[in-house]
Amino acid sequence: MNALSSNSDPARAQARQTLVAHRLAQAIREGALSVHYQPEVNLTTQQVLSFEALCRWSDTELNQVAPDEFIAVAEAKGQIASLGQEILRQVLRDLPQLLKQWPSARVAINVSGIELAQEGFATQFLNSVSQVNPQYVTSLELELTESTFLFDVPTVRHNLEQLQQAGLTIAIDDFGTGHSSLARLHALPFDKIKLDRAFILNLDKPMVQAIVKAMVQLTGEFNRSLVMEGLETQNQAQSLLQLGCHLAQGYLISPPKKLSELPIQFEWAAA
Ligand code: G
Ligand code: MN
Repeated sequence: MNALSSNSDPARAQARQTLVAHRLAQAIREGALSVHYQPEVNLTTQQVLSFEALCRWSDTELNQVAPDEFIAVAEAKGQIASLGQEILRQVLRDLPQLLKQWPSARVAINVSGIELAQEGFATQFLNSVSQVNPQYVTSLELELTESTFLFDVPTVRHNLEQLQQAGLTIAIDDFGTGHSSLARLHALPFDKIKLDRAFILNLDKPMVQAIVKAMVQLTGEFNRSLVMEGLETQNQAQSLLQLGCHLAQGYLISPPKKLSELPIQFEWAAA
């Protein structure tokens, strides 16, 4: 799943983890992490719905460290909460500029199950937002990765309910590849499902088309939205629209970009 688990020598893997954790702590303290933004759009109306905030880290010693690796280290070494706070800080700093250009867009922040399982997470998150501007709650969204773990922890549900009630939207990320949470979808509050990239790679298969169609219907029936992740080609966009899925994110629209490098408008060939 990440660079560590593919390392066959346990001693070396552990040394690497210790080094990454050490450098990461420093990077968080010094504000050396950066946030990139990737839009999520309505392919039909061309409206930008949200920007996913994605953490990037380039270290002087370790060079570019993949998010998969440093997030896993942060989770293992108890650093995920401070990493999350740092991302939120940067997002709150960037929000005024984003909202000026896209007033109705939200910024989506990825949260770890570890953070969500922490009692008081929602309160602390909301406090941080209020300290900057209480109105920003309705411009934020949380993404959580599907896992059975999350669905069975009452604290997770309480935190999500509190955040949703305050005005945030809740998205379930990478849906469809984790544990079979379809049966437990009713147990969590959520507003949006993001279908894992794995689906788009097989969009030519009738079975996959049927699944996407079923997900469009399911989410529609409950007034939730459905977003396809990993949209890369014009052909995929056409297929998606035929299946009734109008919301998407992916390189076809834009890769994640620094705030200063976001264009005035996102251009992709008209659907
Ligand atoms: O797990 P999550 O969906 O939050 O992961 C987002 C990651 O997927 C980011 O690191 C981003 O760079 C990557 N990504 C975003 N869009 C695409 C895409 O169209 N194709 C591929 N291969 N990767 C993408
Ligand atoms: Mn995500």
